[in-house]
Amino acid sequence: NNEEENALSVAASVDTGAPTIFDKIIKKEIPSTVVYEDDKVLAFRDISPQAPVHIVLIPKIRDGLTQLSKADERHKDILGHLMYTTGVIAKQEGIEEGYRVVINNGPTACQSVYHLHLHILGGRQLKWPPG
Ligand code: IU
Repeated sequence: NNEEENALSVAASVDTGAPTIFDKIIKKEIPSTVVYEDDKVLAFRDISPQAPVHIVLIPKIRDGLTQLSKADERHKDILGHLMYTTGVIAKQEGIEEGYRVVINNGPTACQSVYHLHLHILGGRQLKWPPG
């Protein structure tokens, strides 16, 4: 039933601090379609896109930032850099007129990869509220 399925998906997506698949994407051990890269961040197309444009933007060094709620003082610069870079990417993708930036934090928000990441979604009319 739904309750069991929810419990299962929650159990499968807790923050253990273990390395994630994003480390392999950063090291290019797993291929991804990179759309933006600098010394601090990497952005690539989501393998399961929820909109015509769906990009995942991550810090190259996780430094304890498994999820947004783990942020502390030392992360302020990278958080600003990530937020700023969403605009650069939106412009590059031609969606600057309208797009959404999402961070799923924790099991209740359906976070599935515990390496902080920002979703950039656009290219269609988005609905509100989100599911
Ligand atoms: P979430 O916020 O943790 O649920 O988002 C993780 C996203 O990473 C999700 O949209 C996946 O489709 C996406 N993703 C990916 O692009 N490549 C991968 O190898 C894996 C997940 I695993």
